Amino acid sequence: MKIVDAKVIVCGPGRNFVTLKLTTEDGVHGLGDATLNGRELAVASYLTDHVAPLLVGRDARRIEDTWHYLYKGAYWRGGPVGMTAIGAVDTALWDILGKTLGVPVYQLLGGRSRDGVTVYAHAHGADIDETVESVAAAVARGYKAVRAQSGVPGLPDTYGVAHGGAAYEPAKRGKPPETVWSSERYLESVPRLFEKLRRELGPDLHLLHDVHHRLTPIEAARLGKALEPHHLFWMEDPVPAELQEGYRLIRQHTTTPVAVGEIFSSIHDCDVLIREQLIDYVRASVAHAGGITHLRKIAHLAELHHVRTGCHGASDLSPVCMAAALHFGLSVHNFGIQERMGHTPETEHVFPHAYTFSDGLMHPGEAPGLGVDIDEAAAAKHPYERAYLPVNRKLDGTLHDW
Ligand code: GCO
Ligand code: MG
Repeated sequence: MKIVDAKVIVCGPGRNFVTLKLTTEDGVHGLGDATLNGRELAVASYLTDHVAPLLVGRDARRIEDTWHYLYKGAYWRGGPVGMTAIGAVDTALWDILGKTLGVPVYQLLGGRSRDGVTVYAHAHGADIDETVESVAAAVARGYKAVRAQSGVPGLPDTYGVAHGGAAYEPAKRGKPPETVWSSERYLESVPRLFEKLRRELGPDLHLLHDVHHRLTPIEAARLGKALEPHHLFWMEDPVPAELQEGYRLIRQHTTTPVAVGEIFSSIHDCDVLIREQLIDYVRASVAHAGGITHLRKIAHLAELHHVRTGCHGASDLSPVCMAAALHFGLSVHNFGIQERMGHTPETEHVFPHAYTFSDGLMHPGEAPGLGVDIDEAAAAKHPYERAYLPVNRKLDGTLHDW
């Protein structure tokens, strides 16, 4: 079953996406999400200029071999651009295999381990009261797990918080927006938010929070301790993960569970964190950590060390990635939770899909393969427009993690 075509589709239905479409000699096609927010065209070029010529003529059933051919064959291993490209190829090959055999991908991954995939929604507000309302609204929509982000008093813009009730979208057209940060003000307000959320919404709801890489290890340890009485499901990305030892310090001080890994590209990025049990959830995704094949290896390593999955599922991962994440999450034994930030109606229209949401759980559906497609005519109506993630500066103007 030879691959005869490898096409890269770049579109912007509400936000930018890069999609790889592989077609075999018998006319079956498979899709992979190759979107790297803010650096999309680098992956599109990597695929078109360097990977597509290698794929045409290869047997589409050799998923594992193709992964190593692209990873080891490049000589330059790892990194977000290369690993996102490999992930897209891998995802498209699993899609093709499922369609060829007439089964949903999760059946190829060992079958279902649960009834559905627990997802968490995003909730945010300009202040604590608005955020509590937004979390309650997510609960009313059926969610059993909600991530809460609130505006920080005295700061004009905060990560994860949109103005005027709009959905939050991190990338903006034009030059990167500049936001302002104060760890002191943030650390003062977050415990008050979760104190109120627990008080008003009760003990059962899973509450999550994303620190977005902004604290030092000792500040993160302080936050984790302050949040302990409110029993968070997780505290995400408390510090940047390049220095993994930083997580050891956090662990020594707090029992608040820790999640990290949305920017990880491979198993080597989380090896120490998992083996030393410095984290509780690994957030690597199908799109950015080498596809279904590689993410399964990360999950299997994590299973040995009591670490569960919690895949990144922001709006900049396309419905193709969401579908793949759901097949993965339904089947993998040590699943923890899946993020669901949601997509714009334009995106939903461009990517018709079989996955569904009901009562806090998502299901990938029973369509063969991934159960997601791209309407190329609809995609063509939404051209790519360059957009950037923000940058973040401290009150004195120093560039900080955003
Ligand atoms: C999350 C993330 C996102 C990222 C975005 C970057 O937890 O969902 O932190 O909001 O910032 O995906 O591209
Ligand atoms: Mg995050």
